[in-house]
Amino acid sequence: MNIKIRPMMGNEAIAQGAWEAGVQVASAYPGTPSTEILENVANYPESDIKAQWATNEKVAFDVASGASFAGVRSFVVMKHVGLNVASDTLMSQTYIGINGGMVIVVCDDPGIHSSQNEQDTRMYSRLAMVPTLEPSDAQEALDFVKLGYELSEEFDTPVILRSTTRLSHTRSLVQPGKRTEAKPLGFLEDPKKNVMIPGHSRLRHPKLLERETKLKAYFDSSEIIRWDKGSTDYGVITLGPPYTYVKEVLPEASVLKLGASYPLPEKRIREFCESVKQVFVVEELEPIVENEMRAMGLAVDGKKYFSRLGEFSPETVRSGFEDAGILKNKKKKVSLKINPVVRPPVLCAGCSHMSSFMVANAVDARVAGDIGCYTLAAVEPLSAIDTTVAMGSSIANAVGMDKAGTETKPIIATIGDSTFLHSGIPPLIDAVYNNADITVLLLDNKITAMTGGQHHPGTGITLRGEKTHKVDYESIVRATGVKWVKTVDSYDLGALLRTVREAIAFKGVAVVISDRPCVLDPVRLRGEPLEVIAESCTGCQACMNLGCPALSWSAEMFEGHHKIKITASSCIGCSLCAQVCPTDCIKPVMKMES
Ligand SMILES: Cc1ncc(C[n+]2csc(CCOP(=O)(O)OP(=O)(O)O)c2C)c(N)n1
Repeated sequence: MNIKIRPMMGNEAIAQGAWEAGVQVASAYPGTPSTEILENVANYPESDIKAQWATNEKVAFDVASGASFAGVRSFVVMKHVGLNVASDTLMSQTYIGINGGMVIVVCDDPGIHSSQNEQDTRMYSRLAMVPTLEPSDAQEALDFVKLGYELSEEFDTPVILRSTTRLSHTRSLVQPGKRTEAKPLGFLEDPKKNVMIPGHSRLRHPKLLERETKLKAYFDSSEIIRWDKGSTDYGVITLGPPYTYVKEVLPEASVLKLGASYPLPEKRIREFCESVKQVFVVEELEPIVENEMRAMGLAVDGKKYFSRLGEFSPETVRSGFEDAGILKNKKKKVSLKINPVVRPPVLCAGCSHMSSFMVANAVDARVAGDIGCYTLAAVEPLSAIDTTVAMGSSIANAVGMDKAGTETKPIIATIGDSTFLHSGIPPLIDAVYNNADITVLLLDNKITAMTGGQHHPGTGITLRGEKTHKVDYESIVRATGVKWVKTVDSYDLGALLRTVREAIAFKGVAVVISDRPCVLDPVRLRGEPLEVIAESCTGCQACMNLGCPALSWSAEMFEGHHKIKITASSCIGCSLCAQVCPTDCIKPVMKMES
């Protein structure tokens, strides 16, 4: 039976590739733009693939390593910053190599659509000496996952498949195929290969260098290094989605498309350079290919015309070639004369995080923030977060602020439930161990909201929707040595404020668990919407400090101030606005008697 060609999102195609390759164990921690890969893997039967969310990326990688030790093909997925977390494992796994094949999918985010930076994973490829495949469209994404397993097993190496937001989140036509069952090999008993102690690692390091030489020779004759012959006046070396922009902008150019970015196929690159008068490298983010070509002694232009910052597009590539004098007739930019309304991201109507940050403001705290939906409390109107670094940083940041001894305000760390389980527990242990005097606000909305609502060990439900053990935060917190911990309903503003005041007064580490499901949680309770009784509203704006998108200004004025109105279709009846209203003018919508 022929399986029909159909449009697939890059992430869907990557998942299909893993299934077709006979992967038996897949693990990931969510992170945009990679999240849908494991979600799609979970659509294949469990008898084919065991797929599971991990508590963080290092755990995900270690699970995949374990499966590879045990002799099956394993698959691990993360966003680019996730590889920072998993890099310790990567740096040893590259020495060990594999038993069952292993592919690590890492999704970069040029342009910082939804991340804290735009680091280039190709730097890690070099550091870890791990071959890295670079698909340009969804079909290649599928094919390269399968190729990744062949390379992994042929060259005894983990293989990175690098995607970017553009590839992960756009659709193109894909021909799906059938699954090939990879026969489980069983555990390979070889301590010299599997146990990384100095005496063994010293023997493995030369193997990496040999592997690099062999991989270079492989890529020098591989079909994934593709030469589209064209004009001999200039040639372009490119990879990933920018390949498609180059083909659109310069259809007549000679192009060397690198389907792999490490190790570089030096022989092919030299041949290509000899065939054209001038060579450009079009690569997003860092000048990695460009610099390595310079080190080969080749004349090349790249970042002089194509930025190190942000995501490329056909327009940016066109403009680079215009600056380089390759495209002579500057194409007039089409202006649609549309000025879209600026819509900054906001917390949802009724978001259970709002009250925690209202309270942080009320107690005038120094707030070490973390990463999640709640990071939006850093912007107006809440403006309640002073620092945000990386996942799990908040608690230790607060410890450092306390130890610095310069702070006169109470110090609060705010951390989401998924982030706490990801990397918040070691810093909490550290805080107790080092006798810090801080308050931790654990924002338990019972979901990984920021990345689209994935389950985690605190929800008690697995990736495949099965019930499992549900983490008890109070017990974990107490087990770290914290003596003061209380759980409060996030929608009870008064109780939350009183509890946080008590926590601040406690000398030592105090933890307040702010507890309420995310409003996007499918099992949420949607309360009756509220309305403003216009006659009583004085336009004092107290409710507007919540930043709730269900609240807006009405045309009606009181002493020069706009009164407030509530959009009933957005309001979920959390009542936080009613709780802060000094004139008690926010009430449940009056139902008409029928
Ligand atoms: C190392 C790393 N992995 C993944 C991400 C993507 N990411 C950002 S916040 C977040 C978790 C947010 O969940 P939670 O802490 O529960 O807060 P919520 O969004 O639910 O408020 C994730 C997975 C990231 N930024 N960094």
